[in-house]
Amino acid sequence: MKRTLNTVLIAIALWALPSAPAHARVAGAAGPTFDVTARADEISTSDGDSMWMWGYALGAGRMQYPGPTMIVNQGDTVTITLHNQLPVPVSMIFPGLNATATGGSAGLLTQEVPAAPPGQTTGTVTYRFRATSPGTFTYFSGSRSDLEVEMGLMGAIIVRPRVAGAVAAQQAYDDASTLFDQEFLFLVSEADPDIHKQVAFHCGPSSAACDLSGIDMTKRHPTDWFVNGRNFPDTLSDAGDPMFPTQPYNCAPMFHPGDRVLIRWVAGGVDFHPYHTHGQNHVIIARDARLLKTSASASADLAVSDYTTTTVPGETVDAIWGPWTGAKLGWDVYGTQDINPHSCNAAPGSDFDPVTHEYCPDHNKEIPVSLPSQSDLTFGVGSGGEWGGTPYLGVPGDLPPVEPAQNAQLNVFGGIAFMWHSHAERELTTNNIFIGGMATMALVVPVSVAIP
Ligand SMILES: [Cu+2]
Repeated sequence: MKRTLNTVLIAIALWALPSAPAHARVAGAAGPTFDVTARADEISTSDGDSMWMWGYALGAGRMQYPGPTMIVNQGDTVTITLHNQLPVPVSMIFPGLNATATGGSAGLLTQEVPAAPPGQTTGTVTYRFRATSPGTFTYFSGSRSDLEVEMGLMGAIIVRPRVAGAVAAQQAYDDASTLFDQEFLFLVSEADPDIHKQVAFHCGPSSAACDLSGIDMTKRHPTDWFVNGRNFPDTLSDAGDPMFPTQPYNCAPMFHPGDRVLIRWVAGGVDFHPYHTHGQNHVIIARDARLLKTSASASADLAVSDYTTTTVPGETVDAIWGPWTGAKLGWDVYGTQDINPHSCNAAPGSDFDPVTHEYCPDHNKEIPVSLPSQSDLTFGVGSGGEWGGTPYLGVPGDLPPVEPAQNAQLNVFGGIAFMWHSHAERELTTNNIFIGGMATMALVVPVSVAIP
């Protein structure tokens, strides 16, 4: 209980701080040179199980799922050196990036690094491309892709635009209509645990020889779904959380009212996934790193607004969600004066307060529903952990103690949470356990709260 009170006090103290602008950036490895080794390891799934995986590791690091998010700048010459410790040939292909490959041996689609004997490393193939245009790209193994992508050999590439020679870190493309305040990667993928068990059995550390001939990919039946390599609610844990040593990336979007939120979708598996953003539509500005515009236009004049976007395997989609302000809900999202004394000072010619982004015509209007009592609510991770204690932004309320204690307060700032999830509802499970799978919670926080 002491912890609960302390957190509420900290949250109130933070609310009192002046505006703390900060920009969330996609986590990843900065280029333009990358040294990558294909390795095997295990990941944790949210049903409490683990899964044998193959993946790309950075330098001497552990295999990771997905592979390193490679972040480079437009105009860079990018060099990726691939080594292999897996018992199968491995390669990398870069759709839309016109890469050259040297070394190794000729494979079906590109040069590949031969299979490695147990405990040894084979290499190397060097892939090189010039990042001529900005956007969101993907990479994956071009060697027996049906199995190797399922096993985890894939990842994302972000090319930041240069505008008049300077890297534009708050822009997705070289056009001001693609400016954003926060950006989040949504690399979506799926897995069939039975295939991973077969690979571990026939081709794992204790198998006499690697024999994959019995694995029939036509019998594939995924039962686990991921965002950035984790199932819900693990998507919400911190990036780099030691609980997930081989799944370093999270997906926990956090933003302020008024923010433009860039979503970079990467379809990293081999199935279609319809991704739904609650709270508001998103505007699709690019597909496959191509700005949606007519040839004569400088901005994304062919951008489309939608509430669910289906990504095709191997595709990337960039979309801007927001700005969200709570406008026209018909009630004051910051609470009435008796709960949270505050003012709304609209900018001249505008309905919005330029600091808090409150919609002033709804100022001090009561929420038009009867709120349930605390005893009628369920609390806990994934089933109410996002409830801040009141429906109002930046007004945390009393919450009962929840176990485990460290997860009791997922929403100490009194944020407003929206579930962003696959709209194929079966994909909201992890090996048939609801709720899990391809989902996360997006959290609107007051402007006073810094975005990590
Ligand atoms: Cu929904």
